[in-house]
Amino acid sequence: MKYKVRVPTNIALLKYWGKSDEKKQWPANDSLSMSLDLYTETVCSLHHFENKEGTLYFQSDQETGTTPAFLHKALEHLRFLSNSLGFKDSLYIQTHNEFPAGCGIASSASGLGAITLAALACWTNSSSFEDLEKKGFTRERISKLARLGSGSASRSLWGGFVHWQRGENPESQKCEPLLDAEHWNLRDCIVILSEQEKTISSSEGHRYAHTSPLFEPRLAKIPQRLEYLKKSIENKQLAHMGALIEEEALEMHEIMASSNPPCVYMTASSFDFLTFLAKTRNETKLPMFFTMDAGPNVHVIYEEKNREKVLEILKNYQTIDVGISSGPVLSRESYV
Ligand code: 2P0
Repeated sequence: MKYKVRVPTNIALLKYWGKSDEKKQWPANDSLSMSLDLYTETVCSLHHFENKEGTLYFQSDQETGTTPAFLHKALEHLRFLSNSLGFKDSLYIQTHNEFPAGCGIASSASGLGAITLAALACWTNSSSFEDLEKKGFTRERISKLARLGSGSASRSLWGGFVHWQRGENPESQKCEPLLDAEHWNLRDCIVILSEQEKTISSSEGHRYAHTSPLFEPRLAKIPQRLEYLKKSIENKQLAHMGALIEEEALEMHEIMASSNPPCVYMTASSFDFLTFLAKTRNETKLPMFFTMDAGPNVHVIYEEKNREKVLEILKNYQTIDVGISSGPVLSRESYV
């Protein structure tokens, strides 16, 4: 049997940047994301080789953005899952991103989420989330396990809007779906300004965040920003949400740039594009707002009804335009 999963990437509207406990993957603050219609597909089966019990066989599609750094992280995570959960069967795993290599879209959220889900489905012989739950793996538990591979992966276990709650201690943190994909016809047009891999990984960047003088003041602002953001999503107030996510993205990049050592992910092209977007928005009055990841590319968030107009405005850029994902899917198939 083979177990096939598709897990969405997500874009944070309220950012996870900085950890209180790296080993336990305890973030310094809550974050809130939107799952995107862009997936990693992972296929997993049991691999029977004599005298190789416990070994993991891993194959990835080099053409779709799986970097050596990702492979290392994925293998380490699989070994951790196998050792901590006591699953001894060897696995054969094939994974690929359904987005092109070097397109500037981080693969760690969908990639680590997909590997976690596929491995658990395979080890427990589960063909659905219901099956997994019967075997003790609720979606919440799978999300927690995915988090130990990569923090942002924990949010990719659901579609729509997802809130990662920091909690009072590392053990009480959890992800919770807020509203599903159908709630609001938002879209994300990702503007690819650079295809270069970043020189400082996100995991490293998280480590330096607290050295920024802007870090503590930001933490104090998070609870209120989170409440406002949740309300703007619930009430589908794009202008309100837009102001919050732009402030949030710029603040994260200011913290990155003012940490020691500095992590400068924005480039001159990012600034040029943000200037272009502000000017065009001013002229056209079209509600479209930006957010950014740990990289130079820009996500333009807008409502489906304005799709044609927004795409016309962005036609001179390389873009990937996607809607909101309904969440991961899982299936079991026979090899023959
Ligand atoms: C986020 N990012 O909330 C933020 C915004 C990037 C910018 O989570 O060390 O790859 O694996 O937990 O999840 C990227 O960090 O870091 C990230 P690890 P991760 O989406």
